[in-house]
Amino acid sequence: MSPARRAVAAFTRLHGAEPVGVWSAPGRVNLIGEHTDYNDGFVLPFALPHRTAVAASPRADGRLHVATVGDGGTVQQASPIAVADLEPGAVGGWAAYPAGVAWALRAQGVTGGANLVIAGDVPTGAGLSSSHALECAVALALLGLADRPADDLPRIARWVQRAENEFVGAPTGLLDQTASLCCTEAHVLFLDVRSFEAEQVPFDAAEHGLEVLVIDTRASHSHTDGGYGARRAGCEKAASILGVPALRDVDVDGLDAASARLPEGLRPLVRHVVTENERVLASVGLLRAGRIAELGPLLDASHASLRDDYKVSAPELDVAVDAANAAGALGARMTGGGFGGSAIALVPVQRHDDVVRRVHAAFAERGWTAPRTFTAVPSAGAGRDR
Ligand code: GAF
Repeated sequence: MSPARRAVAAFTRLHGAEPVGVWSAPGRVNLIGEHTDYNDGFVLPFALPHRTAVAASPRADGRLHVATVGDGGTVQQASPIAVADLEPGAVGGWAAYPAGVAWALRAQGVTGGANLVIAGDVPTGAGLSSSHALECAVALALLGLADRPADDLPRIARWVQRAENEFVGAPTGLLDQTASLCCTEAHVLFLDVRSFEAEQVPFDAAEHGLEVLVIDTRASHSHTDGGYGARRAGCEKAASILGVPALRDVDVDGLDAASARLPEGLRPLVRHVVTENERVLASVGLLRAGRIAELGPLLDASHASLRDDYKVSAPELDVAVDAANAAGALGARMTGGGFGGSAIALVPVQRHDDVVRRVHAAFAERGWTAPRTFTAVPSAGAGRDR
């Protein structure tokens, strides 16, 4: 059953009436442009077909009742809380995500209570942005229930970011919310995070006999445990030493001179961000010219930079990337924040089985949990389902 139908069925069981509406939002993969978003740089994500749906109705008592429903129909309910009482720290665990969005929207005058029932099929803990799919769907649901327009997507992305940063406590950038809200079917989203200028770049790998294979390593990751925040703080420190607003302002031609002014520990971080921005621009150039098959070396270089300079890869990601390439992928890289999660590989369709087999074998040899793989097709962004 689709997440939307699952959410409606559970809502009706729990609340004795159909929801007023259903909103949903997708997970994402980032084709390239990693750890560039909070440096005011460039990203190139696309939305997954996997979505999180929220069935919702308003409540007159100003309280937020949130429940999730799993695949088998098991319902988990969070303790109800008055929207007026929401404060960072007041709600923990999974319920902090919807509650955080309600808290951030309260500051925008969206203060009503709601019954929310959530169902999704975005793999969790896989670096595919399940938390942002949830937050974006909740944001659209609460705005919809309040009869507020949801057309200014960049503003909504910033409210969701506030929920994530200040309520949940994950110091993440704007990549994931923006991808979930703004991506469109059959395109990658080329986003300049500083200006919020966005271009929908056509992306049809199948037309070139290719596919983007997602390899969920099942090595779990989290952005609240310090590694992500430490990288972000390092970038901000480097920008401040260099006297620029963000690392986006360091030109690739001036990289050596800039590095020479930095403590040694910060140099690799800066090198990653500056070269990764260049790789996004090069990738967009190739896609605009219809040269998808030539993306491979850029994906490989991005992975190497994230592994060796930014140091956010994990053994499972490195093995997935190496095995995919050894079996005929044109290039591969970790996607998302790292420390676990998923890799993507650009694979000629006729090599799909070889790549999947080789990756599975490499994991089995090491005694690791079998990875999950699927072909990702650029899909629609968030919206109202009914
Ligand atoms: C995570 C964050 F949520 C994003 O903002 C981004 O920084 C990404 O890691 C790395 O590119 O997904």
